[in-house]
Amino acid sequence: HANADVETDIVTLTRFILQSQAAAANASGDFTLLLNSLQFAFKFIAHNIRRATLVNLIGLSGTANSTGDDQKKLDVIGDDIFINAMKASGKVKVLVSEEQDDLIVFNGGGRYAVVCDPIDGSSNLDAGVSVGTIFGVYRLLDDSTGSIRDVLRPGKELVAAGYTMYGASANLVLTTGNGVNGFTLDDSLGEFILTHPNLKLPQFRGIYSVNEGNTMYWSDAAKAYFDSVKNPKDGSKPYSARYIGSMVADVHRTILYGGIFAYPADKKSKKGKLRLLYEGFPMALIIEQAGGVAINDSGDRILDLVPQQIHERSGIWLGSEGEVLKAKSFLVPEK
Ligand code: P6P
Repeated sequence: HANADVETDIVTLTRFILQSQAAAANASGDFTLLLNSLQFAFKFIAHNIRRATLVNLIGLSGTANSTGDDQKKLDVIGDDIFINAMKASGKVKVLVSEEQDDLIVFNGGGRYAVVCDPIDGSSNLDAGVSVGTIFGVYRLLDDSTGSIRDVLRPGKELVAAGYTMYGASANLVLTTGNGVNGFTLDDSLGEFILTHPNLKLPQFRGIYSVNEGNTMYWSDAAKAYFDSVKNPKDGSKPYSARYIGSMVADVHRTILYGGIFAYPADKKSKKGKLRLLYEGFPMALIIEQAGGVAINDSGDRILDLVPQQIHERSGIWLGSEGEVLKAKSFLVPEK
């Protein structure tokens, strides 16, 4: 009949969460409400990023808005939106943001700690490059009243993690510990729709993603690995190079196409450049849940690391299992 092509049974993020939580034994509903507050933050940030390109909110444009105060940079707007949404949820006790030197402890009885980078890669915005919000969720420790102890924990204790990439459309990629699912924001509906169920990385893919401008700072092991994929000695095809310089965009491509993404620790950035708590951990959990691997330069599993301070950095190598294990054989030669 006429409307045969109209999908009338779409799975929104809200429905998806309700279904997954209904299956959870002792769900109180708090987690569902927290995830709904997170999705509101992503919708509102997406709205402002669309406006930013038009209204030039990106840099301190020098133009004053109606109240006369300077236009805020977008990463400050993103941070404000995120903090307000987590506070309003009433479910978050502790919040760590890339934009805040210290952790934030809210009054009230929330049982979750959230770590986030509200607009990762914001320096790329002026060039129209996709940026994103990266987030992770810990449940407070049982005896906790809300302190830094709730977030200086290994990434494997996260109960949820993901990112929202603000590209041609807003793409949310989420794990709550049972696989990875992708949702696309339908602006007219104002709903995230399930578009990429059960994402899985291919075991192998000849794509490497790294900032080659740092080559002279790399360890000999890192140099040897990248040389092996660029100038293969075994007659195999050289890998393709793909580097966007926005972690969310590089990781999103790695999940969809496979390959390896790396920001090695090097002589210039001894502990690497990327942050462990709200870049490394969420991306490592997503990658592992999608069948991939995420390690540091010593070959340790990223999710087993314990941060000593909330803005700690780490070298990161993540992506297709076969590709990361190949890189690991260079980083940690079999003893
Ligand atoms: P580089 C963006 O500034 C960022 O934090 C990540 O999103 C990205 O992966 C990395 O830094 C890019 O760093 O040194 O290659 O410009």
